[in-house]
Formats: sequence, C-alpha cells, structure tokens
Amino acid sequence: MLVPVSTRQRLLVVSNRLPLTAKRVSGRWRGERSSGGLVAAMAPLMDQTDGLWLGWPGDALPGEPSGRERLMREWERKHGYVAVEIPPKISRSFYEGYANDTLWPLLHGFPTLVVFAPESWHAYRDANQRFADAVISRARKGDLVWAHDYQLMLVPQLIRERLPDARIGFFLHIPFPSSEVFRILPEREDVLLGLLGADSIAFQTHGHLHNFRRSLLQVLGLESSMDEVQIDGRRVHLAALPIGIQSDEWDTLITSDARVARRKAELNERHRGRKLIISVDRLDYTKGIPERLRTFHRLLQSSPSWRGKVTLVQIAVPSRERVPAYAELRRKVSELVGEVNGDFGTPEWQPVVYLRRSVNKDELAALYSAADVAWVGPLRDGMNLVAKEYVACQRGGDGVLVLSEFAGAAQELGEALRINPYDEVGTAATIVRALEMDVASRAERMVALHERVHRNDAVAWAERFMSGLREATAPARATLHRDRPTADPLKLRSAYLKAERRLLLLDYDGTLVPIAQRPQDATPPPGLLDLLRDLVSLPQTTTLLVSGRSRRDIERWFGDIRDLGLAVEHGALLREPGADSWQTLRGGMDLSWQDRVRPLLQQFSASAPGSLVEDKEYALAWHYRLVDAEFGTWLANELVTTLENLLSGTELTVIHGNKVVEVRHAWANKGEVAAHLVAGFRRRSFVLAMGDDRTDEDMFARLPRTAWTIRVGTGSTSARYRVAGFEGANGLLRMLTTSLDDPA
Ligand code: ADQ
Repeated sequence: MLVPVSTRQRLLVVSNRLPLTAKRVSGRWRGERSSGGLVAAMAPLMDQTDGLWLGWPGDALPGEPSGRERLMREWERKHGYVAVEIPPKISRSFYEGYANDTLWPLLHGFPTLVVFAPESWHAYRDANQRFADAVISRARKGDLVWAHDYQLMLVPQLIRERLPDARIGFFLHIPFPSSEVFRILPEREDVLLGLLGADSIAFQTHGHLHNFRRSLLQVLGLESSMDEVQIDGRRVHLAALPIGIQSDEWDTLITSDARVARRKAELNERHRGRKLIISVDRLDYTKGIPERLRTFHRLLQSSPSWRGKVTLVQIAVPSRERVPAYAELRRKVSELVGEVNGDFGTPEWQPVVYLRRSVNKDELAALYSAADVAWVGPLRDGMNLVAKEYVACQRGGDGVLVLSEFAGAAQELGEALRINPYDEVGTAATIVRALEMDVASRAERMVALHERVHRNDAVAWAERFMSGLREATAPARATLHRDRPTADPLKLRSAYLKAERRLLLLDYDGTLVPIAQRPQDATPPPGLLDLLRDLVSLPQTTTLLVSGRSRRDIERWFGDIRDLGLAVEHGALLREPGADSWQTLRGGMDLSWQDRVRPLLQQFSASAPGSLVEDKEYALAWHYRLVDAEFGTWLANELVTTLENLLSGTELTVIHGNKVVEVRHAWANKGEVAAHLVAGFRRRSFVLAMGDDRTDEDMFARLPRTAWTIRVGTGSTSARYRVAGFEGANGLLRMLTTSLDDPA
C-alpha cells in the first residue's frame, strides 16, 4: 500500500551532480542550470519537504576561489543546494575512471569495455566518502536520505556506519546486469555491501532487480525474496520502479507554446512529401547509434522505393568526451553519417541530418511532435526517457514508436514496435513497417502509450519511491517479525483444554488449503469438511471461517455446516454460528462506486491475458495469478496507483494482496470482524487465529496479546507463532479435535 506523502520528514537528496553547475564566465562564477529528468522529478518533493540537495558543483578552476565559495553559500541559502567539493584529481579518477570507465560499461553488460584500474577504485571510495560525510554533517534525526545512481553506490553503507538509524533509499537509474557479468568486478562485494546500507533499493525494472538478487546470492550468499533481503539483522526493501518524465511540461510545450507550433509547421513544410524519423541520444556507445546508421544504410539499399522519401534526424549530444571509448564513438558516427549521405544523398535530399549538439526543449518538442517515427534503439538502457518524451509529444497524434527490447522502457510501453537493435535486417523491416502502418493502427497504439506515460509521470515515480522508503523505515515495521517460533502443539492443546470458552478464527485460502492457480479450483477436500464438522461439535468452542472470498463460494462449500460461522469479503458479511441469515457489520452501504471502478479493472484485465475481474457483493477484485509474473506485478502497481488517485477522499480502500488487487470499504477488513467476534471472549478464553497473508495481519493486530495468533507459511508477521504450511495448520486443528478424548 502506498503511504500518503507526508511533509513532516525532511528529504536529503544526494546525487553526483547538483541541479546547478558552477561555471566561470568572463572572470566571474555563475550557476548554470542542468536540465534533466532527475531535477524535474524531484522538484515537487523538494518543495514539500523543505529538503536539501547535495552534489558536486563542477570542477573548481585556479583563481577566484572566494567568488566560488560565495556562490556556493548563496546556493545553499537560496535553494538548499549543498556543494560537495572534490579535488580535481580525485574527481577525474572517480567520475571518468571508476564510474564511467568501469561501472558504466559493466552495469550495461559490456564487459570487454570495462577498465580495471585499482587507483580509480580508491578515488571512487574517496569521493563516495566525501558525499557521505556531507550528508552526515547535515543530517538531523528523522530525515530521509535519497541517494542516486551508479556514481554513489557506496554512500548508503558509508552513512549507515556513522548513523546506524539513518533512513536511506537508493535508486539505480541504469541497468543491473546478469550476475555472470557483475561478478567479474574485482570490488563486487564492496559495491553490493555499499548498496545494502540502504533501507530501500529500487531499480528501473523487475529484470534488473532479479539480476541484483542473483548477484546477492552468488557473490554474498544472501538469500532474498522478491521485495526484501536481510543483512545484519536489518531488512532492506527491494523494488522495481520505472522512472517517468514530466509529461505535463511537454504537454504545455506542444499545446500552448506558439514558438513550438511555428517550429513544427516549419519542419512539416521542409519535409513535405517525406517521412521524418527522429532519434535523440547522448553520444554514448550504449545507445546503438552506429548500429542505427548501418541499419538505415541497409534499409535504403534494400528498399529503393524509400529513397528520397524518408529522412532520419539524428541528434546526439556529446558526452564524457575525455573517456577514450567516447572519442572513438564520435569518430565512428561521423564516418557512418558520411557513408549514408555519400551513398544515397541527392542535391535535393539528405538522408541523415546529424546534429552533434544539445538542442533546447522547444526545438526537441517540435521535432518529437513533427516526426512520423521515433527510432529508439539502445543496445542497453536503464529506462530511456526519449521514448517517453516522444510519446508525450504525440498527444492526439499518430506517430510510431520503434523501441529496443533492451531499453527498460520496453517493459512498460507494450504498444511500441519492438526491435533487437543488433539485428539490422529485422530492424530495417520494422522501420519499414512503421513507415507503412495505416493511420488507425498508429493512432490506436499511440493513445494507449500516451495514457500510460502520462499516468506514470516523474512525480508519481518520486512519490512511489518515497512511499516505499517511508514504509520500509516506519517504526511499526519493527514490530513485524520473520523469526517467530513454531507453534508448539502440546502447549497449544494445554491452553485449549484449560480455557472455559474457545474461539477459532480460520482463514481459508493458503491456510486450510493451498493457494490454487484459479480461485474456483480451491474446492475443499472431503477431509477438511470432516475436520470442520468435528471442530464445530467441540464443547464451548466457536469456529468461524474468515475469508476474503465471496459469499457465493463460501456458502456453496460450507453453507450446510450450520454451526460454522462464516465471515466473507474480509468481514463485510457475516453469518454467525447457528444463524440462518447473513448480516453486514455496517449497514446502508452505497455501492454506486462499483460502476465507476469496474470499467477500469476491465480495461486492465483486457491488457493482461489470463487476468480476471471478480464481482463481489461489497468489493471488486482483479486477479492476476496467471499473468506473466513480472508484467503482472508491474500492471498491478499501476492499477493500485490509479485507483488510489481515483478513490482518495472516499471510504474505499485499495488492497494489493497475493496476486490480487481489491477495492472495498475501508472498514470491511478482517481486523474489524475479529474485534467484533472476540468481544464476547474475554477472560479465561482461548482465542486462536490462523492466516497466511497481509489481510490476516489485520486480524492478528486486533486480537488480545494472549491470543494464539499463527502465521501460516513465510513472510513478516505480527503473529506470535508460525506454522510451516496448510498441512501444518490442518494438523494443529486436528489435534484439537482429539484433545478432549485424549487429554494426555
Ligand atoms: P541517459 O543515459 O542520459 O539517462 P535518457 O533516459 O535517454 O538517457 O535521457 C536522456 C535525456 O537527455 C532526455 O531527457 C533527452 O531529451 C535529453 N537529450 C538527449 N540528447 C539530447 C540533445 N541532443 N539535446 C537535448 N537534450 C537531449 C540515464 C539512464 C537512462 C534513464 C535515465 C533516467 O541511462 O536509462 O532513463 O537516466 O533514469
């Protein structure tokens, strides 16, 4: 569940660069704004939390140190930007060396480009220590720290060493490679342990998270679950959170900026009668620019009808030019552009327009909205914001996004045409398909893409991260345990026998029977029905099933065991033991919300084959157990966010359970029904509750401390005891039914 954004805690962001870079212009120091998704994504949070941003302000130059110091003081006072100064020699070896010559190629899965230089590792450690020291010197109790990206992978642990109670989150913007690649790094243990100093670590995709978990196992021998790993008695939350863009800003540019509209019209005029393909990248070997140019050459070679009819605009902003691999790339790209234009160009037509520089946002927006196709072909990319920017600028448009399957964005943007950028023949065919696609199909795909990019924008991303971090560091979490003792059958029986009255509250799915692939397949076996009949016939013993299922299922299966109490839909409806009729715990419920929420669930269901919508009386649920695990989880997170926005301020709540997202009234939870039932069982009573998932935790939380609360299976719990699985749970209950005959 998402925790609402709170303004109480201060946020300290730490990233390699500050949002401003100090430049010396005409003998004076000035701050130059570095644009970029990160600054935009963090801006609203920084305002809300009155936070600080710590980062490197750019190299100091000889001369005028006092002017620079003054500027840094002004930044801190005005914007909360704290400069982390790094001596130039260290900064070079840290940034161009270990960060960009070692970690960048390694984490992108280019092991042959990795440079191993022990001195640059020392510089990396040294620089990370300086960033950590800056945080430590500013941190106050209760602050949240958010560290970013591959340049600062040691920072979480370095902070934790000095401030054991710090609350630290880390986001990796670039991929995490397979463990086979990662483990070639000589400093692999240090880097993993550095990250594990955080309370919460998030990646762009589930694939990267999965790779990270494999490395934890292979390198450190640490077992982890989908969302958690434990180290030194601490729990580290793990998540996949794809970053978004500031789609509103792009929207404003293309809908209400006259300059952009004019520029777009000019571009349309200039390229009239020709299709326009746009590619925008940092000049980086991970972005697949040479591969794209070779593919374009091949396309023009094999499809002569497209000659003179299509132009590729390649914009590439120079980057990391002091790193040798980048200088070589720059040369190669210029050469390939020359080859395409030399082989196919005419006096009227230049096949590739190559701009090797940064272009401003207006120009970019005009190009994105004028282009018929965006060709986004990285060989490997954490996310790729360009793909999302193109989509944002195609509002109401019918452009086609062609996207590499190796970009994180491909996980999310399913309506794009996918390419393997290494496959030049296949990619050329896909580009031709994009150029020739009919307008209805183009528009249909773009509408769906646009909606998704808009929904998961930068602000939603940052809020989700903060929510996860708050949850991971919430004090209540300390009361959850992974190491509960196994329920001792003999002690349980003895407590049961001693009591004057007994109450048994039993969850069904996962507790009395295993979780079934399809909900309708969880029919109770005859042995279980016998067991329940035996339980309800025990003297002074009240037994209830407390289930999230619908009345239909539970009544069909258990309705004729008269003395068995039934609470369904998490307690929205109750049939007391021995009663004929059902009652609601609270009357007069308005159910009109279901008509608003159902279409949304159906829409999600349509995009994920195998998922289904369940109509309950007081709740609606979307089940995705049969959907591909990674895609299903991603979609479920999207659905939860959308629903939470839709339902904020209502009495409804969204629950993300075990492969199910459910909307129901907030009061309809197992805790409420448990509190209602236990009211009559105070002193000298035996109360037992068993359950296997998050919804049963509500029940455990509302029972007296003396109750026998038992978590079935693994997972953090507030229950007092644990039992291995449904067989164990059945065993304990069976033992109660024999205990009166055989009080050994
Ligand atoms: P980058 O590798 O920088 O980011 P990307 O996500 O594509 O890659 O972002 C590039 C940004 O720079 C875009 O906003 C784009 O508009 C802008 N840009 C590129 N070329 C430009 C040009 N010539 N002129 C002007 N602007 C230009 C890293 C990871 C990515 C991840 C992001 C965010 O490598 O995988 O998506 O961080 O987490």
